[in-house]
Amino acid sequence: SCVVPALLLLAGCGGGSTASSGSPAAGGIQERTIKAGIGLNQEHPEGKGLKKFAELVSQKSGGKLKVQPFYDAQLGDDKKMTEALQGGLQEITIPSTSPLVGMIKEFGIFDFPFVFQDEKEADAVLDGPLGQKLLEKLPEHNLIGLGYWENGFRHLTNSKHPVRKAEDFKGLKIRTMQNQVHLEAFQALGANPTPMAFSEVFSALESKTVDGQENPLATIKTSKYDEVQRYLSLTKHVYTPFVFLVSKKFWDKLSPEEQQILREAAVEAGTYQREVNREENRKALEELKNLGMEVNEVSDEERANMQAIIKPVIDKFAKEFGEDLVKEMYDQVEKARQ
Ligand code: KDG
Repeated sequence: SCVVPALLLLAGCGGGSTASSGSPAAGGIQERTIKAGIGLNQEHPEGKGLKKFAELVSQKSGGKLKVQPFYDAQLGDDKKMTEALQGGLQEITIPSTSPLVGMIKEFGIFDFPFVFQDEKEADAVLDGPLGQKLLEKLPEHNLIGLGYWENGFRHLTNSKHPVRKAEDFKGLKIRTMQNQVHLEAFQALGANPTPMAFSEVFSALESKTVDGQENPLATIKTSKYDEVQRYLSLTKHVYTPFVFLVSKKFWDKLSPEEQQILREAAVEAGTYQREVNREENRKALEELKNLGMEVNEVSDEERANMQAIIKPVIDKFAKEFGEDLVKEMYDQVEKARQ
């Protein structure tokens, strides 16, 4: 076995010991099966990231820690899986921050539309002190946050007409995430939003229970929404992070070595996931056009107009989530933009 002070772990446990039996790298590591569930499918960059995470954990633990991935909401939707983590019934999930806002209201600042202009700005805020501060709110909810992955910039699809300006939202029945900011922002635009778990979206679009939905291009592509939606409007109205969650009940049972392995693997797989996500979001636009979707741009002027219409909603939620926190976010975006 291999017992070393935490600092030495960074350099690799067992580097100097020649006499130990078994794999030195497996010191302090037990055989464990770790259930990790997500809402998206295997083809989606989140699915690819989860697969990478499982490989890294296996490598780093000498095969002792086995991550068993469940895709496509097989274990339930984001909210249900997060609750299963809190109860110690599931070990890992990687939800959008948005459906967690009922539980951890401060995450709602990431639901404010038109905050980030590009992924670089989002990375700066999420990987910086503000992102960290929000992760530190998780333990009191029986969750551990190991960092942020990327869902990305969301765009609108619908079956009725192209959306080029704010008035085009009028009367559109749009599925939103289960999130109060999204709900009220779409109401302010005159749409008729219906909050719904992700796992129900395809059939709601197919049966025309709703006219449209909004998600990043890689999701629109991998979830085959092109089969049930004609118009794709490049609204880029909000950026959604994924947050990498571990059950605290499970985490507290792990040795420091095991915790370190999961921490490192979540960060390394996250770097990979963000790269794949950006690449696939870029490619998806051409692919969706080729699949027959009618794509329209939305001008900066129109996006600014939408932002102005939504402003009272944002001001209200800024008070609720903490004006200091919101200011900190805008300050960090400003810094990243320079
Ligand atoms: O695994 C994450 C998905 O379940 C979900 O969060 C995707 O952005 C999403 C949505 O629209 O619900």
